[in-house]
Amino acid sequence: MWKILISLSLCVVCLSCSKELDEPLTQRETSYNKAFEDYIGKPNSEQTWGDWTLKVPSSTRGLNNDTTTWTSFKTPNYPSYTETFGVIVTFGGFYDGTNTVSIPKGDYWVMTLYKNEGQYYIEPTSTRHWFYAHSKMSSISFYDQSKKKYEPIVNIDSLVLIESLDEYDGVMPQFAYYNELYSENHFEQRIIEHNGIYYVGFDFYADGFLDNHMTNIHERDYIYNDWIIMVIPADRRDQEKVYDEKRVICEDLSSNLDFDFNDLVYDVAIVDLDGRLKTRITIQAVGTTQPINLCGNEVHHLFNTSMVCINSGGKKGGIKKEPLKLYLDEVYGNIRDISVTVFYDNKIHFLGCQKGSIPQKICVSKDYKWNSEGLGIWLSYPRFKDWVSQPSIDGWMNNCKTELVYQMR
Ligand SMILES: [Ca+2]
Ligand SMILES: [Ca+2]
Repeated sequence: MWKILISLSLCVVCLSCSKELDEPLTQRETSYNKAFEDYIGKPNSEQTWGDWTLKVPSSTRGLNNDTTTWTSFKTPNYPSYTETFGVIVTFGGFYDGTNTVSIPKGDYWVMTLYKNEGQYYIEPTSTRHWFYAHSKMSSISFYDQSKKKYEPIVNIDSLVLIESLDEYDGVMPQFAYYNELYSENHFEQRIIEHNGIYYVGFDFYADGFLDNHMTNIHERDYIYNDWIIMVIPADRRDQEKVYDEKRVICEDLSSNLDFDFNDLVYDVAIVDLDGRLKTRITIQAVGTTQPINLCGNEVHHLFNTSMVCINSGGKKGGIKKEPLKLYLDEVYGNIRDISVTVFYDNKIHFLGCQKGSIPQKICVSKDYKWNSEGLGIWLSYPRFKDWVSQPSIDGWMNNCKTELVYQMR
């Protein structure tokens, strides 16, 4: 499958692609509308020409507790027992140096490796009050650069995915723990890298004084083993994850007025590609020999062909091509806004899908089979006409005369 990455700047978005209401119809548009009504009928005023919305996941950045999405990552490369034992021993030593290791930006699995049984005490009391350091360390957080704040990592005692962990920015460390004695985040930490895995050990902080210096507490010990976490690089699988996908079929306003709705057929998907949400457009067919533009790009040119029909059959010297993929940085929850234009009579026409108006674009399901060249859509889908006048009719696409639709193979 061919892939093309095009930037948003190339994408002419049809924010006002509806025809200006007060703009008179051209002769071409008038003829098109009349023929549509003659062959198919008058649309219902509530007809929206399909459900143009795509489900967009809220975010794939930062803490990801949705384990169903973890399948787009390979399982973690856990360190061996011997390795972790060595790390715990190393953290068990006194250390008052400064960190020289920082964790590169990327996706990481994070989980607790070890919590020390070391104790601290508070006095004076009739009996000294002892507590485990980690009992006063209620959570580990990471600094979420997009939110500009620390986000607690729930479930860190098992396994958690953090996507797009940012580097230490010189001000805010990547990780913190919450110190219950002082009710604030603390950062006393030491980072060790071993065999590509990062270990962050925290030293519970206590300053020797509490309650206006009336109560003493055992001071910190500069041993960074009160809570040790593992930060393991999370490698993505090569495949991209598709969240939702629909198909759009277009009629190009050319003068043959065949209403085969195959003049441009493209699929629009919300995908996760390399950790970023994108809109993926897959061009399936170009059933016209006239120029037609998708997001401002002439589609025959994208396929590197002359003005021939592509993947639509017919007797006009059409050709077969592998579908063509484009990726847009913009994430489209409403795919009406993706523009398709044609140029006739010295004028750019945006192919429209306005509610209640005669359409040149229709949104269908991903498994819709488009027509062979020159065959009206009502021939292959006998319930299409009913749907045009009665939008509540469901399933018109399921009633298909398969001998009339284009067969890719
Ligand atoms: Ca046509
Ligand atoms: Ca066609």
